[in-house]
Amino acid sequence: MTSHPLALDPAAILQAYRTMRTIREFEERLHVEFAAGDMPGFVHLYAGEEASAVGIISHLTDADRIASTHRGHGHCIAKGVDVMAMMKEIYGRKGGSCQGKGGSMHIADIDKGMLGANGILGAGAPLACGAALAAKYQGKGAVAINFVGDGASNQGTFLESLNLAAVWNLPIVFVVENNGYAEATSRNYGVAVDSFVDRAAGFGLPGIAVDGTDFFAVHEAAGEVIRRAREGGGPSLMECRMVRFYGHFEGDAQGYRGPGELEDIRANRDCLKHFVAAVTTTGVLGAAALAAVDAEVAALIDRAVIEAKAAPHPVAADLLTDVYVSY
Ligand SMILES: Cc1ncc(C[n+]2csc(CCOP(=O)(O)OP(=O)(O)O)c2C)c(N)n1
Ligand SMILES: [Mg+2]
Repeated sequence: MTSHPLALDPAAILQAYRTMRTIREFEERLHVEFAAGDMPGFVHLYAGEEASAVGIISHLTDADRIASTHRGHGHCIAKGVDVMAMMKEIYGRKGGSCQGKGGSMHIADIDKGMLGANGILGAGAPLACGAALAAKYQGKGAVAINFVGDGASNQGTFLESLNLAAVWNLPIVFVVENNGYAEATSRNYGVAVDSFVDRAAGFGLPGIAVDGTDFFAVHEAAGEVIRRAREGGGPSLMECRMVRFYGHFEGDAQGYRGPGELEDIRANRDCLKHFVAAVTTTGVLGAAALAAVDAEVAALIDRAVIEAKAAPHPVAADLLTDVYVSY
């Protein structure tokens, strides 16, 4: 069911590439900088999973809302959150999305429809149901998306939200980002059903599973379920089968991986490599256009790191400001 790259406008394809490349570069750089030791808190990297965030979120506007996970950088970047403010936030500096007081798992931007990364597994699902209920009442065709991991999809909050969305016929899409692991636990050990689509059926929702390393497959499937939600056709569930290139968190020794697994997924299941092969073999984009984007993105991330490291830390007098968002 993979859509052909020629079916999309070249400007949209280039933009999708830029966003995926920005996420990859952001995450690869965090991997290096985290090891250097001056980044506080926990960081969970989204590298390898970019086709899911970008394939889905490229169908959205700022009026559509998303609720993310602890692995939220990719969702934030795809939703248009400022990369400079994200980097400062992760470094715990003033000028960050939460003025340096939240860190990686609290990045949000309500104006962009990004309701937040979330350190509590399954907590995004009811938030997204609330956003979808508001959208339904407002009647302007907005939708909500809830991203959830394969492990977090076992949480009661997620399963209850599937039921609520179905009985209220909400304009929402639940996206299970199945990267095969919940921390060190294999998805096959922790989830009984073969496909998350079977779970959707149990709650009366249509479901679809896609190769989450294929941007074009994700984009096409997401287009369909998001259009249905906008038109009042109700909720659905999408499973994106994907891989994560790093450990669960930075510092994870990954002893639970099989021999050669990381080399294999880097070589054969890299969504960016697949994307580049698809657009260059069909002649939609040339290597020079892609290289220009790579250079532009590398410069942006470099600047973000330099500015974040140079930004001041919050001081004691800042302690009680920015604790709550004011609207
Ligand atoms: C309610 C709750 N229980 C446990 C945790 C600890 N925890 C953080 S991430 C994680 C695994 C999540 O796996 P998955 O949902 O598959 O997402 P992934 O990390 O693979 O993206 C666990 C158990 C938590 N943050 N919140
Ligand atoms: Mg997982």
